[in-house]
Amino acid sequence: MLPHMGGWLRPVRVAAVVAIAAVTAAACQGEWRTTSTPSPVRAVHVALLHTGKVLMVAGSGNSTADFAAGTFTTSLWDPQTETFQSVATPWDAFCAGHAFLPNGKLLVAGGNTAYPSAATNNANAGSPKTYEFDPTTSSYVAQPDMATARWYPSTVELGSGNIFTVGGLDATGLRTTASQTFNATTSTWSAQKDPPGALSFMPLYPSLHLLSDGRLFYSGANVFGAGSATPGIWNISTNAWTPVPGLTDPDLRDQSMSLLLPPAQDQKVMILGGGSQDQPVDAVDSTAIVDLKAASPTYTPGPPLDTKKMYLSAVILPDSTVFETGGASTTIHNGNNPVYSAQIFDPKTSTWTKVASPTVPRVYHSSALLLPDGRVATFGGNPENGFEMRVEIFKPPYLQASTPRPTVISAPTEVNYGGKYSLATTQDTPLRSAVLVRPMAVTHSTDSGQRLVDLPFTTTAGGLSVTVPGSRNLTPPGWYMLFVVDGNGVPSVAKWVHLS
Ligand SMILES: [Cu+2]
Repeated sequence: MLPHMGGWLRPVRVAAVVAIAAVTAAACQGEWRTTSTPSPVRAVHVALLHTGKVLMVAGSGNSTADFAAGTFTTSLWDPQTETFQSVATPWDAFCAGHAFLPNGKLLVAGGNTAYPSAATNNANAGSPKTYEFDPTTSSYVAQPDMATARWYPSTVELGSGNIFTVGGLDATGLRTTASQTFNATTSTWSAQKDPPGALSFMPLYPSLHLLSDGRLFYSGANVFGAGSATPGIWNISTNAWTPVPGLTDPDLRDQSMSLLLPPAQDQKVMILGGGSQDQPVDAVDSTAIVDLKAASPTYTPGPPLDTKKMYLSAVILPDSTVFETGGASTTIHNGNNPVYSAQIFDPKTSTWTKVASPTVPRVYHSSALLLPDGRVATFGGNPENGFEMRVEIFKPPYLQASTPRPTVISAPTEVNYGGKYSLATTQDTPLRSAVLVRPMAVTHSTDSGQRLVDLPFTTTAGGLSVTVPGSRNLTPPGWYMLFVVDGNGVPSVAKWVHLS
């Protein structure tokens, strides 16, 4: 009996060990979960408010029927309860631009006034309307019109707290090159300005990143084709333009994404994937990185994505890595082939690590954003027909660690440039970093506000003493998520702080 038992037990024990190993491997890759309730609106635009809720804006949501009926929608999503609240939407915000103001309100500029017809040069036509979404009253408040109507404009907060906007299709469906700046103090628009000659062909949703010297970097990421516009650094005061050469696949950065790599102090921008929706040309897997602190900044190829992708999403995580997910291998006009893969880029090692794959397709009009608890939520997707309403949430590998999360017990809510502040924290291991992460406001793989800023710190008896950087261009004014990260790379839940 015993020899037989031994012979029988042995394989079982081996199988058990294998099973545990498999679970451990899966645990390191994070996990996905589709929420129980799909979105009630077409989430073309998503923005994380400092109340912790996510604004999901559709307007007419690329539905000509809803446009004809005057049905414009917005919903507020609570990621903790996974419930929705309907928001009255006074205009068609479909494909507007948006950026957070210093007071935490979201400026939404432009939108849609017509779907393609002969009267609008067979393109959508823009709207001059501007609204602020107020997170405390959950309502839109009308602001002065822009001088030019805009559909697919970019908007970016400057170090002053004012919001610069440029690009888009005007009231007749033609590209506008003019820019305007919204004054955050007086709530008025400046006079219009023309761009430098290098931007005379203005891309739609041009990805603009505010540099620490106050200039804007156009990364080459755009929507519906770059035309002759190539990457460069733009001084919007003098209109001086410094071209940035070296971008690979420059004509295939339609539906790509770019971002300021963490930490923002490094002043490096990465561009990921892309294609050409309307040519149509399928996706590329290439990435490129530029060090904008260099004397003559030049893009150099970065490590490629695991597969060819356009319409992808890239999200800065609190542990100073970048999560990339979703997208498609072809344009939606070429078969709409969603890609189910996700990976994490570590800027310190310049390497990608595969993580668990999403299950919901995310193509044109899809987005992803970081939640204050360190998870990432993904939204939307608009193939030729229909719209993806499911919300899927990724729990990164750092939330599968067996050690307890560090905690911010207390931190000031109001902080100032150059100020020194005490944080009370708990942690298993000495803290590795303290960071400010700007809440995302994203559409069409474009978010000019996304950034992570390192806070220099010294350890104290009960936590940390952190210093807020002095530069308004490095850390534009407004609400941020403050995270601390422990020695295992595990972040805390964020504490919201307001920087002015
Ligand atoms: Cu769109």
